[in-house]
Formats: sequence, C-alpha cells, structure tokens
Amino acid sequence: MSVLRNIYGGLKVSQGLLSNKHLMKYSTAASYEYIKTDVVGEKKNVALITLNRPKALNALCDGLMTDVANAIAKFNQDESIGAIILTGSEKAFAAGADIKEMLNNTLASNLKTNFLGHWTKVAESKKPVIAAVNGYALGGGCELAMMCDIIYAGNKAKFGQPEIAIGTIPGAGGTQRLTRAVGKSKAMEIVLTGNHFGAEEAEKMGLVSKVFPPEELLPQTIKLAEKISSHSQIIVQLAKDSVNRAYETTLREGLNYELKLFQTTFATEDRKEGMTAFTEKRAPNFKNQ
Ligand code: DAK
Repeated sequence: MSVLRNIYGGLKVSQGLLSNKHLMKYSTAASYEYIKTDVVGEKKNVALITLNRPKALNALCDGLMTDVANAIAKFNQDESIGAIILTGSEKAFAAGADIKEMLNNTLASNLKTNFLGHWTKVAESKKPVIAAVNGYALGGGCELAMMCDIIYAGNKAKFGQPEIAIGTIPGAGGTQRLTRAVGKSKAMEIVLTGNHFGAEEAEKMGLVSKVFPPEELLPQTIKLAEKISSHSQIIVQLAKDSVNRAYETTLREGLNYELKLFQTTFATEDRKEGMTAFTEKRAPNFKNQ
C-alpha cells in the first residue's frame, strides 16, 4: 500500500486505508460490496468513494454501479458533505463496463432491463463530483470519469474508448461528452481507433484539469474538494447547474440562464453573508440558506 504524501503537515495517509483524525471512516452502517466510502478532509466535509473490485481492474459490473449510485445519493442527502471524490486504485480507475457480464445480453434483454440505465445517477449528482484517476480509465471507466464535474489524473493514467475493438461503440458518453470536451477530430480518433492515451495528452486536450505524480493525486484532489466545500453548498449547486447548462443549450440561452441564476443568488442569505464578509474583511460563515 503506497504511502501518500500528506498535505496536512506530517500525518501519513495510506491510499484506501484512510484512518486518522482528518480522515474518518464513513458510517459503519453503510455497507457496500464493490466500493469503500470514507469522509475525509480537515473539516470532514468531503466524501470519498473508492471503487474496489481489484481482481477485475474495477470493471463496472451492475452491482458496482448500484453501489456508486447509492453512495452518491446518500452523500447528496448529507448536509455536512460539500463535494464527492470518486477514485479507484493505482492500477485502475476502471477498465470499463464488465464485458463478461454483458457477453450474453441481447437487444431485447437490454431494452427489458434498461441495462446500465442507473449510470446516469453520477451525472445527476447535485453536489460536485471529482474523479481522481490513476491507472486505466477505459470505455465505461473513461465515461464514468467524464460524468464527474472535474477530472484530476495521476501521470500514469491511461484513458481510452476501446469499445470499437470489441465490436460495439461507447454507450455512456464516449461519443457525446468526449466530443464536447476535446472536439470532433480528437474524439473521432479516440473512438474509431480505440487507442489509449496518457494523462498529459488528456490534459492537453482539456479532458483533464490537472496531472500529478500518482501518490499526490488523492491529497491534491482532497485539497480541491475541501476548497469547493468551503463555499456555500447552495451557491455551488447553482454554479454547477449553470456550467452544465453550457453543454445543453445555445450561447444566448445559456447566458440568459446564467443571468437568472446570478439574480437568484440574491434571494439567498449566503450571498448577503459573502458580500458582507468581504466588506468587513473577514471570512464568510455560510449557512447553506
Ligand atoms: N470487463 C470484465 N473484466 C475485465 C475488464 C472488463 N472491462 N477489464 C479487465 N478485466 C479483467 C480481466 O478479464 C482479468 O480477469 P481474469 O482473467 O484475471 O479473471 C483481470 O481483469 C485483469 O485484466 P488483464 O489480465 O487483461 O490485465 P492487463 O494488465 O493485461 O490488461 C487492460 C489491462 C485494462 C488493458 C485489459 O484488461 C483490457 O483491455 N480490458 C478491457 C478494456 C475494455 O475493452 N473496456 C471497455 C469495455 S466496454 C453504458 C455504460 C457503459 C458502457 C456501455 C453502456 N450505458 C449506461 C448504456 C461501457 C462499455 C464498456 O466499457
């Protein structure tokens, strides 16, 4: 188990075994088969979901995605949580949907069961979700990362949409979110070849915000999540909603939507508190009201 460099001054943190006064195990009542959940950060306001199916490189079987959807729903209801991190292991964020599980599916069975329909829960999270990607993020793994709001990556991460090589196409955003993120030519190259690409290339394309040495990835992601969590949760929610609108609409309509949400912030106590704190030269005390 690699020891991560600690961002909080001297305490040691082991990936997947987060247990000191800054990193507290989440409710023991929450039991999941394929993921681990923790609450981390100085103020214990960051949720950490770790995909934990190591023998299959975190292949995203139905049960794993059900666990992820349930954990995200649970953390969304928890007022103490300001942001959620989704991560995997040093070898794999996730090597895609579980090929063995879907091997014998048919069109009829897919339609009848709405196969993998619950994946949308990640993208629907009200609270920001940050992907911390080390290792493989392939197929559905890359799509899962793209459902998150921000992607940070370790410098050995490998992204790709290799579905074409197994006789299918991306089904959870690999032709849509990817194209919006990196443009048509790059997306076509990635989807039509199935080639893997590294973290630095992903950053250059705009798919990934920042790249770190693998052992620094999680501490840096926690730091980012803590910063987001320090703001008013309701204002963060509006800001996230407004950025997401840019993917769905024209510029004119998007600007209109943004303006309305900006004006709406003036109906909140937190907007008043934020501006008052600025004029009084003190830190704001947001109440999520
Ligand atoms: N599914 C099932 N098992 C997998 C897997 C996968 N995607 N990836 C790896 N594994 C398993 C391997 O079978 C192996 O298991 P055993 O043989 O030991 O039982 C174990 O993990 C270790 O893998 P390898 O032996 O292959 O390890 P290597 O280091 O040699 O290679 C690799 C690592 C990541 C390059 C390789 O495993 C690989 O190419 N994996 C498959 C990558 C892939 O093709 N991914 C795309 C799958 S299709 C949708 C949502 C999502 C999707 C579609 C629709 N909706 C919401 C509608 C997504 C589809 C996909 O992702």
